[in-house]
Amino acid sequence: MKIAILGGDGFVGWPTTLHLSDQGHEVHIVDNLSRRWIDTELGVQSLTPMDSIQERCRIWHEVTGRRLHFHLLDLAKEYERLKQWLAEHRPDAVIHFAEQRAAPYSMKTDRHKVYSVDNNVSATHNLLAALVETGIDAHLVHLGTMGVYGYSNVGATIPEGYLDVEVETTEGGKATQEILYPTRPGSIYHMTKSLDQILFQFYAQNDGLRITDLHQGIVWGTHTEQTRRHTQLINRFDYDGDYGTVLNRFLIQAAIGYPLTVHGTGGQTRAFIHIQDSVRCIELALGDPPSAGERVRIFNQMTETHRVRDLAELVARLAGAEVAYLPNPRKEAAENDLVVDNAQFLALGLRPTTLAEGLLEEVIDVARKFAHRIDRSRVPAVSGWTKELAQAVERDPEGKRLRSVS
Ligand code: NAD
Ligand code: USQ
Repeated sequence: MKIAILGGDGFVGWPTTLHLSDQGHEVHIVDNLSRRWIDTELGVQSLTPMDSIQERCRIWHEVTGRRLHFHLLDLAKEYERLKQWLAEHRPDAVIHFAEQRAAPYSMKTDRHKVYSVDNNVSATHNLLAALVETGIDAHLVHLGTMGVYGYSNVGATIPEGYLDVEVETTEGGKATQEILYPTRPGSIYHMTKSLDQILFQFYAQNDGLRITDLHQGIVWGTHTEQTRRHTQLINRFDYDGDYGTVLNRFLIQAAIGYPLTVHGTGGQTRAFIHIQDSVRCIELALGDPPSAGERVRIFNQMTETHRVRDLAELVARLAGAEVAYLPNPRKEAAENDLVVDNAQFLALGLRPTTLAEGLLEEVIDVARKFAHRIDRSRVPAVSGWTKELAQAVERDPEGKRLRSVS
């Protein structure tokens, strides 16, 4: 297949690119490298040293003989170029990772809110409009998030995207309807993914676009089978307070002797998936496309759920680290339960890689190797969901103590 990977220079996009190229697909990366610019804006860098995208592609060719094609293009701002690119390359499948994906970054200031909405919603809508206009019948696989469902304690399993509801008709009878599971996003970033869902629903129903939306949990780990093949194929690894995600952050914190930064009581339960399973799920979804006219196919792309404080305690035991319970910069439920249906991927053959597989140590080893690249002052999460929360985090004496750990 000819596959376009939009956002193929990112944390999940790069290992997906290598995985699909390794299987013999013709892979084209389309990326505006905005994530690298955001590193510059924030004054942080990936824990792991990343080469330029062109150099990464050259090394992959040297190691495997396979070619990767890189195209510098902004999906959100360059609609005409995107349309021309699609018309010229006519991919069989398009995998869409190209969005601003950090919740804390999206909540930093009004400018970051505006950027995240403009970038994510325009990128997705430009892509959909361009697919219709060029008449390309590519299977669109989008990376969405578990966070669109919200984290309320309803006491029921979260289904794969849709919910059957019974409504009272005007005649006083009962009618059943299938609806998108009601969204309850917890950040501007998660809200953009909720908006994406409506765009997909419209274009599938109006234009017969074939769309799969993967509601992914928090991705952890760093290596996949392909990124291990050469030091210069290494994946990016975010550890800072905006882009670092919880489990990967705890693992690097443990590696450098930094107290594990639990927000609030750590009673938040979240869904997780290892990076190796993430790329495998994308492969499985690609092999099972919906037909034109079908509703958007939604998969819950996660393998296990964990409470944040349990993860902290697990990592602390494993690496002998201290756990710090900090004021939460986010507005979110202090405690929640989470039960998620992921039957579709299991039925397609996914064999989950769980926390128990020994891969936690692998991340700690990578973090120890590159510990000299970590700026400890960028570890705390300081983007507040409201001005008051941001001020509270700033004032907190425990947080101050942590910020000065050196
Ligand atoms: P990332 O930030 O590392 O990668 C995103 C890539 O998209 C970057 O290379 C960036 O330069 C590019 N990009 C952003 N806007 C663009 C635009 N307008 N035009 C062209 N390129 C653009 O993110 P990631 O962690 O690899 O996540 C990829 C996708 O998966 C995201 O959409 C994210 O919402 C979703 N996701 C990620 C996780 C996770 O834990 N990392 C979990 C669930 C879902
Ligand atoms: N948390 C801590 N300590 C930290 C960092 C986070 O306790 O040092 C807590 C947060 O308060 C939150 C939970 O851990 O309750 C998860 O935070 P996170 O930053 O790991 O994940 P999140 O902001 O939800 O975003 C990440 C990705 C995003 C993806 C999402 C999947 O950045 O792209 O969509 O995970 S999900 O969470 O399933 O919606």
